[in-house]
Amino acid sequence: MTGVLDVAAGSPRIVVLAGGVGGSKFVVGVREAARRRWPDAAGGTRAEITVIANTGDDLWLSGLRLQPDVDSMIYALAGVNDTERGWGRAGESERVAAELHAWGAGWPWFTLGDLDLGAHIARTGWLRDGASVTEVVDRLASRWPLGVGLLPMTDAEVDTHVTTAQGRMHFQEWWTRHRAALPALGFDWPGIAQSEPAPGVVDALAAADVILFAPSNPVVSLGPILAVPGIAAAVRATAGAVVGVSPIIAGAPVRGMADACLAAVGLPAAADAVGRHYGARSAGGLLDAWLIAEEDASLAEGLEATGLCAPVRPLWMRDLDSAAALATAALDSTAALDSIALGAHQRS
Ligand code: FO1
Repeated sequence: MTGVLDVAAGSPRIVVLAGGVGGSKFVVGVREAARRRWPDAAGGTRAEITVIANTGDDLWLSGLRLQPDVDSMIYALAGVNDTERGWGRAGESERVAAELHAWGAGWPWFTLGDLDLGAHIARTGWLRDGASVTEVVDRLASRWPLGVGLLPMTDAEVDTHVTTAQGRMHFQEWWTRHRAALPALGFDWPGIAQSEPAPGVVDALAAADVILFAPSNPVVSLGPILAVPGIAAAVRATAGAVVGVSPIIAGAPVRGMADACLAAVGLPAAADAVGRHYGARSAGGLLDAWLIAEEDASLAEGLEATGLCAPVRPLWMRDLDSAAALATAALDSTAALDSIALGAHQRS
């Protein structure tokens, strides 16, 4: 089945909105799927893949600027990530963290690995020298041949905060100290209303043949990206296809604690609820297609009634092949959309 992606002159332009752990697994799958489908002469891909990363997880700690989702994406694409923990570097040590703890500095519940600290120190130094977040992300990402372009959603600081009955705190304290166990009454991103998309973000979305929503947390990962003024509008306006992948399978988040976040915004942890939350572009929403798991096949009809194409596919990413298969399924659903569009065109 061919679609716009297969006939795109030269190389298809793929843009992925992604958070940290699930997002980086999915993006590694997109890169592999693109390598297999649109190979270049050097073992890479001629597809242009641009990742727009969530920076709502970011925080200042011990005087250092951390960007967890950006770092997870870079480490995973470089193959140097700790696949057990899901964040940080492989082969990590914690000598400096032990010293910080001994000094009573930082957060005892938040581990800064020695290798990871290298990134945080480099980033903080460049920021203090006046570099923008975009420039810093580009410098960090250029250390390895990632095979994708990586952009922060914005250059502004818009750290996620959580309001709980025990008070308001940074997302990272709620997530790592309290394991999202304190019921979240709401989330907010100070300053996001005044923020702007980082340079290149709107252009990438406008030029995309397909925009993919990674199976990331819709509240604290894709939510902040879409809350940066101008980004949701650029997604709605793109001439390409917009395809999302459910982060919920059979009523449970694939990983992380998305259900704790969904409850706070009044959403059940259900694949159709999240698809409806984003909405069908034909009804003023963001998506053309929303991939749901085989375990949720019964939800497809209801989703299609809202104007969404709801392909039922295996959503578990256990290894590179399954991640690439999921990415291929998402890219292939653009062909399904084409045939729908073509059909609509022929009918009109
Ligand atoms: N997650 C934890 O659960 N415990 C930690 O001690 C921790 C430290 C940490 C340090 C750097 C970094 O980039 C991420 C870190 N994370 C840690 C993960 C972080 O909370 C991420 O934001 C979540 O995984 C959500 O994406």
